[in-house]
Amino acid sequence: RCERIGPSAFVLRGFALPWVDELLPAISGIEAAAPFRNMVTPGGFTMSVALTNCGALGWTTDRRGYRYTDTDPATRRPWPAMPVPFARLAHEAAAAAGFAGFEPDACLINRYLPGARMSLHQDKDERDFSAPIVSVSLGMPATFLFGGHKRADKAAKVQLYHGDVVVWGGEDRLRYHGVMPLKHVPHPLLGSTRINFTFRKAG
Ligand code: MD3
Ligand code: FE
Repeated sequence: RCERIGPSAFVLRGFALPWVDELLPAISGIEAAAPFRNMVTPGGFTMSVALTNCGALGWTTDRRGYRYTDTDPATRRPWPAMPVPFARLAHEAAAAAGFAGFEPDACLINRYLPGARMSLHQDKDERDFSAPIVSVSLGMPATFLFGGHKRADKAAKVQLYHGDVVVWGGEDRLRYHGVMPLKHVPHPLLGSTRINFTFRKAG
């Protein structure tokens, strides 16, 4: 099932469900090597979402700005490698939405606890905006905000559930987006947590 939410943005409901048994132990392995942490934005705010990364490049923020790095600033070691099922899932989801040949070099993993949110922003730290972004939601549901090309544009709300995959490309790639404060609706597998991973071509 493929729902179109923009000219080049697609929700693939439940697309990741057959992969969950492989994804969860892989996330545990990544977390053991590169723990989730709440990073500080250039404006001095600590993010309510905790994050880690896998793949050749990882997204980070601190008082100096946003950027991709090849090492984890917390451990000064390379980010954990992208697990094979992660890369396969991203490739297959992109292809299902019409973006053949997607080979991400970065996977940002966000962890939301109840009340965590992500304010409206654009993803523009990547070098090449022609590649899509693929996002996978696991655990508690979230209300995703899908805005326009200006921060003030009215945002549509899209509910994202465990196993949903979203693919954003083309003219939707630079749209403002965010996540409403997470409601506490414990999930049978992940408890009081939502995990979102976004695959990107960053370098
Ligand atoms: C639409 N994460 O990490 S994923 C992010 O649920 C981020 O954790 C949210 O926004 C989350 O940057 C939303 C969906 C997403 C990711 C990138 C996009 C939507 C996007 C880029 C352009 C347009
Ligand atoms: Fe984003």
